[in-house]
Amino acid sequence: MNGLKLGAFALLSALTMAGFTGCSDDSPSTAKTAVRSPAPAGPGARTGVSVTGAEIRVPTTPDVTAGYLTITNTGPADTLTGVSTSAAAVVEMHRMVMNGNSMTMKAMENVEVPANSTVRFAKGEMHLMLMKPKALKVGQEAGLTLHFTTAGDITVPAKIVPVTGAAP
Ligand SMILES: [Cu+2]
Repeated sequence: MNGLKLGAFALLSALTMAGFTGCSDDSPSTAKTAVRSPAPAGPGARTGVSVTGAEIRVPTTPDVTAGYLTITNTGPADTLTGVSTSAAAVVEMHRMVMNGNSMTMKAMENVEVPANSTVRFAKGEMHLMLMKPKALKVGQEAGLTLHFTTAGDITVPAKIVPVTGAAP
């Protein structure tokens, strides 16, 4: 348990130092276009929930890696009750919380997705923690399945992306 936590903190520190910004900022415009266009087929279409920009950082330890995505909801309020993948043993939903002068991570059981809202799992905010990830390689894809109370299960392909954005 301690090992996992340390691994997670080390990873987040590395991500913070690398100064990630751009990766998930490219997707919102695409996401907006996608949900504006006539009712996309597939899960979630009925309720207006869509998931875009899913990424998983290539694991640098066998213990944990981070995942990011954007949920766009053009319909009524929904609740994300969990995420699963075949690419890791467990997926946790975390939130960064300031605790005095230090950032800590808090696991969430549920994430509310208000009506007509965008909910982002992005660096430095809410994020997914994939525990015991498989040996994923940059350029591969892994499916992430999001479980919603109303929209049901929505599965999206997540790109495996470099931790630093560029080879050292
Ligand atoms: Cu975390």
